[in-house]
Amino acid sequence: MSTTPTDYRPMWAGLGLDLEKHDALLAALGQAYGEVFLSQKGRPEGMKYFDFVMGEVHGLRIRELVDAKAAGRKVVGSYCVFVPEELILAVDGVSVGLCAGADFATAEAEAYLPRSTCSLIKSFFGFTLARVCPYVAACDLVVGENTCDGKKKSYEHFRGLVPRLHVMDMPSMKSPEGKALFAAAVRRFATELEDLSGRRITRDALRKGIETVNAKRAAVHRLSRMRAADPAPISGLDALLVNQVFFYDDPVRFTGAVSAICDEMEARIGRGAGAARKGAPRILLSGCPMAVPNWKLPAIVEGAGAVIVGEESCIGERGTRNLTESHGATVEDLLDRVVDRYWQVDCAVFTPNPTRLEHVREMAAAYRADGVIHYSLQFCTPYQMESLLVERELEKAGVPVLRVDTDYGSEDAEQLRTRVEAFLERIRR
Ligand code: BJ8
Repeated sequence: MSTTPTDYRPMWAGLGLDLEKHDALLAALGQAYGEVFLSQKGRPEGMKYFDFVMGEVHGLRIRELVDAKAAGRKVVGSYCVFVPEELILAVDGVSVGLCAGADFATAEAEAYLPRSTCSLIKSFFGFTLARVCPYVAACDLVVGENTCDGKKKSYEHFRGLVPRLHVMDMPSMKSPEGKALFAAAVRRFATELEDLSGRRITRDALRKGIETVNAKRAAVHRLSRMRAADPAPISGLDALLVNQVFFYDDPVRFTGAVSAICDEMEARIGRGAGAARKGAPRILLSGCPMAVPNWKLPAIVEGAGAVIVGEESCIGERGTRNLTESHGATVEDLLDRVVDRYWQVDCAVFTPNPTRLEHVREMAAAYRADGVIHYSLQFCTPYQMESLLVERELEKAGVPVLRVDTDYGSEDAEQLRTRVEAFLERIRR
C-alpha cells in the first residue's frame, strides 16, 4: 500500500469515513503488506498488478464504485459465496465482497456480539461501527445469509447499521426440499435486485453475467491447476491474494490479470523455475475463509520453508469450483442453472456435508500435498466440528493433518509457528 499522489480524503469524507481511524488502518495494512508480500523472492511479474490493486484498494477501486453510483449503477456487497454475483451483474450492478480479516473496534463490536463470536463476524461489525470500510459505505445494498448461527443472528443487529440489508434464507440440509428453499431464496434475491436497480433481469443480461463470472472462475482454475507443479510456480501467499482480490476487482480486468500470470507461470514451469524450492513441503490449507488482511497462518507456513499449493476454502477453491451453465431459453431456466451451480458449494454449515470431505481428499491428491493444515476460526462451530471428519478422511488416505484453531490476533503467532514447524518436520520428504 504505497502512498499515492491522489488525494482521496474528500472522497472518504464524502462516504462518511472516520478519517483518523481510517489513516491508522491504512498505515497498518500497508506495513503488513510490505512485510508479508513485498519481501517474498521470485514472485511472478504479474503480481505487480495485484500490488497495485492492493495499493489502491481504498483508493482507485473506491473511486470506481463512486463513479459507478453516480452513473446510476448500484453497488451490492456480500459476506458469502452463496450470493450469486451473476444476478448482480445482470442488473448492471457492481458486486463487492465485504468480509474483513483484521480485528478492528472489537470493543464496539462486542457491544452487539458475545465475546464468543468468531473473528470474521466481529471484524465486519468493527469495520462498520468504526466507519473505516469504504466498501460498506459505498454499498446501496448489503446481502447477508442465514448460514451459521453467528451470522444469522448478527444480521438482526447489522440491519440497523446499514441503509439496506437483504438476508438470503439458507437451508441446512442438501435435500430436494433444501434445494427448493435455496431456489426460492435466489429468486427473492433476484426480485430484490430488480427493485433496487429498477431494471428487469433479462435472459441476455443474465447470460452475460454468467459468462463474465465464469471467465474469472476459469482463470483462477487455470492458476490453481498450475500449482500442482514442483517447484510450485507461485507462492501460496500470492495465490491467496489473487483469490482475495477476486471479490473486489472489476471482473473483466481481474480475469485479464490472472490470465497474464498464468501465461507467465506456464513459461516458468517449462523452465523448471518456481516461487519455492523444488521438494519444499507442500501444504494444502482447508477450512474457514481468509479475508484481507488475514495472512497470519500462510505467512507462518511459508516462512517456515513450506509452500501452500491450494486452499480448500471459500476464498479459494470451495468458492470458485464449478462454472454456471449459460444455456437456457428463459430467465427462469438460467436462474435454475445459477441455483444448480451454487447448490454445490459445500460449506460446513450443511449437515451432513460429505462432498467437502471428498473435495479435500481430491485436492490433496491433485496438488500433490504432503500434508493438510485445517484452519478454523475460534468459535466457528461448523468448521471446528467438521475438522475431525476432515482429519479422519485424510488420514485414511495417508495424508497427515494439523488442526489449527486461531483468530485474527497475533498473540498465538509464536505458538502456531512452533506447531507448524513440528508438523513440517513430520512430513518433510
Ligand atoms: S459458504 S464458509 S463464505 S458461510 S467463520 S461467519 S461459518 S462462525 S464464513 Fe462462510 Fe458462506 Fe460458508 Fe463460505 Fe460463521 Fe464460521 Fe464465522 Fe464463517
